Amino acid sequence: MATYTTDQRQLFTGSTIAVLKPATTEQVADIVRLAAHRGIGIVPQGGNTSYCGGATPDTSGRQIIVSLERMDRIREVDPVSMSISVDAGAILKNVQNAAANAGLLLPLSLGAEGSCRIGGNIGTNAGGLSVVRYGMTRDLLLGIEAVLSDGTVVSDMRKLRKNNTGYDIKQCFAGSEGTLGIVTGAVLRLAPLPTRRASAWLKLASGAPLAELLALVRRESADLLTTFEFMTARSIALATEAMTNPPSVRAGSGGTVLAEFASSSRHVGLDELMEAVLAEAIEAGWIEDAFLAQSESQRTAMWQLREAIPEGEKRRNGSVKHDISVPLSSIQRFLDLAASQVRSYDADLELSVYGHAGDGNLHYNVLVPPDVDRTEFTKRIESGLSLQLYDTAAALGGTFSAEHGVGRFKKHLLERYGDVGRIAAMRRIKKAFDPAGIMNPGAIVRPWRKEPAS
Ligand code: FAD
Ligand code: 2HG
Ligand code: ZN
Repeated sequence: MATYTTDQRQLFTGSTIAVLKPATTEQVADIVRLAAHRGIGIVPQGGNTSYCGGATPDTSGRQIIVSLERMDRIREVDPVSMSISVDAGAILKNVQNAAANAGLLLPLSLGAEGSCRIGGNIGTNAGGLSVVRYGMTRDLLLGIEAVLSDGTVVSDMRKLRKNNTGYDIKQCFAGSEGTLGIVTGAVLRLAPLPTRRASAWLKLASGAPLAELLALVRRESADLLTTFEFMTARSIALATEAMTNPPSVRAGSGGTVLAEFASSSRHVGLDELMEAVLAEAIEAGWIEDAFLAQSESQRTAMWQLREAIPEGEKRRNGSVKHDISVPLSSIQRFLDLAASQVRSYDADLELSVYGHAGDGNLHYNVLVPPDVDRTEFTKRIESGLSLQLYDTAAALGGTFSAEHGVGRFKKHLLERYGDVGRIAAMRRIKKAFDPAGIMNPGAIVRPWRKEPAS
């Protein structure tokens, strides 16, 4: 059971009575009823690729894991309504492929797409590489099927774009990390499948203003920008080490942006558009140079490099992750302040900084030196430097978790940075959905803690 009881980064191992693998929604409901009757905690699990320990049971030995991996059917693709209905255990890549076979795009794309599952994507409200155009998982959610903590089935697998008939229950599950119920099915919004793409590697000039560059690229791309990913030279080097056939690209002195325009129309000249935008950015002195992918294989190589960064960090000895986001207007300020905080904390630390700059989301990761104990190092950084970095993000109106969730690892951060009223509201939602506290106990909020007086 080790693969189910340990999180993907191997930071924490829990224990479980059993791993249950239901094949139908009715079986999920039966399991939940039985667990409720016995007072046993339930940890829903999809691909177990998440970052905050939300899919890992605690060490009490009083929890079961419900893996959705056998519930992996594509139920229906509706090309006219532009929607896809799936079981919650469907692997993201398979859902993307089913949509593509119908000439449509499921606009959710992340490095773990070959193993993460739709229920997990909803559970974490996953972001990824095309949020700048299409939004987070919650923005794709049209309908849901879920089992509540007493076995009641919410059956709302509708394809409607508009449905103002009271509380939006499906949205409660987005980002709920298994604490409110088990998602068993979902209807997701699709988009026209891009048939043309222009992908460019922008070598940034030192001190290039990221937000202004993004604004230029966005404005001049006629809203066709799908990706705006930032990478520093160190992150690129790590990714390169993890690839068998890395592309021979270099970072600019201010880092790199991988930008992509995509369109389903045959009438838009994307390359010309990209070239014109890049010329403007060069003219403004924001980029030193740019490289436009000339073939699908060049494009794929640039994407593979971006997606290989987490693996590159892992190979080296891992990293202490900071999935921060700040308002776009403060992204440069965060980078400057954080760099000086790191320097004064310990000038020898090495960073891997990259991320979804188009969304104001940076993975500001501190590399674990190759020869030190990863757990000890992580503890030291997380109790010192991490809090300084999060304080900086918070002071700029940002957050300590942009897309990876709270899970078990970041609960103390929610308590430190979360608005008192917001946490109180979360506890009330938790109590209403799960009065006996059996749904993923120990994740996100400590529900029974007394609310502080306001
Ligand atoms: P799991 O890890 O199994 O579960 C995640 C949470 O959801 C848990 O709390 C679990 O209890 C809950 N859950 C799972 N299934 C259900 C269900 N059916 N009903 C209710 N709750 C459920 N994330 C991003 O946002 N953006 C990225 O760019 C990104 N890139 C990644 C790259 C790599 C290489 C890796 C390893 C991970 C990356 N991730 C990224 C993180 C991860 O892939 C996402 O969080 C993903 O959405 C998790 O899906 P999963 O199926 O693995 O969920
Ligand atoms: C990504 O953007 C993921 O590649 C992983 O969200 C981030 O490992 C990380 O820090
Ligand atoms: Zn990410």
